[in-house]
Amino acid sequence: MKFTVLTLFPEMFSSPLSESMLKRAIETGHIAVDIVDIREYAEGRHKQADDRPYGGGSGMVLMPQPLARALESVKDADGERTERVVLLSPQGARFDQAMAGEFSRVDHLVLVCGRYEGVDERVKELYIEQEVSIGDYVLTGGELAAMVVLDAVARLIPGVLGDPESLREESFCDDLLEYPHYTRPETFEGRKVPDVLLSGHHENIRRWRRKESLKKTALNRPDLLDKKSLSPEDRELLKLAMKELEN
Ligand code: 4FV
Repeated sequence: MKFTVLTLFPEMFSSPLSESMLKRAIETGHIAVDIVDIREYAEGRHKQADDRPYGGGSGMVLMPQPLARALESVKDADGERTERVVLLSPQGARFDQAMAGEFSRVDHLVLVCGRYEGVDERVKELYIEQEVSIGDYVLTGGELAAMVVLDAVARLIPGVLGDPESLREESFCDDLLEYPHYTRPETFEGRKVPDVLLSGHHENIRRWRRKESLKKTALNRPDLLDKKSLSPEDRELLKLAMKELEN
């Protein structure tokens, strides 16, 4: 899968792409990442890429021409491969695991990083297929949001994560939060690992983990439970979980 990132601060991507999962995914060829400096497509001695807003007001706006030229240069000419051009902005649809899954099935994901007050609206009209927000807060730039999307999508590419099994049981894979995890030592600060996890009884362990997922979700993200249709077993385990919360 190919990622192309358009930014005025290409250096911000050097370290995240040179560590851990993303580094390995690039080395193994599972993903390719191009970081494109928008300013290289700006004209004039000063290579101006932003200008004052029409209608007045504070701040600057990313100019349409440099961004349009940069987008023209990265878009697949042959149209053979599926491509999605995304602008990271607070005005976008909320990024989530389902959207990460959707993006991981595209051949070429183009991520445009806004800066300042944002990009000229005509760029959105002419080139941007989807605006995406990572959350209701304002960043100084879209770069960190692009990195979040890159990481969340790349790890879903088959072969990128060592053990694809781990994808099956993680948070949001079933619209539930993940169950608690434990590792050695068996007792830490006087606190023991739950006996069921030491029992080797796989069915009891499965039910305990499902109950704990339902409990954590009821506590921290009841909105997820509201929109989820629960199986008879889930309803039974949720009742148990709520009873445990009462005690
Ligand atoms: C953002 C977000 C975000 C807004 C002004 C960049 C900044 C500046 N992007 N999810 N939240 N972007 O705050 O994606 O242009």
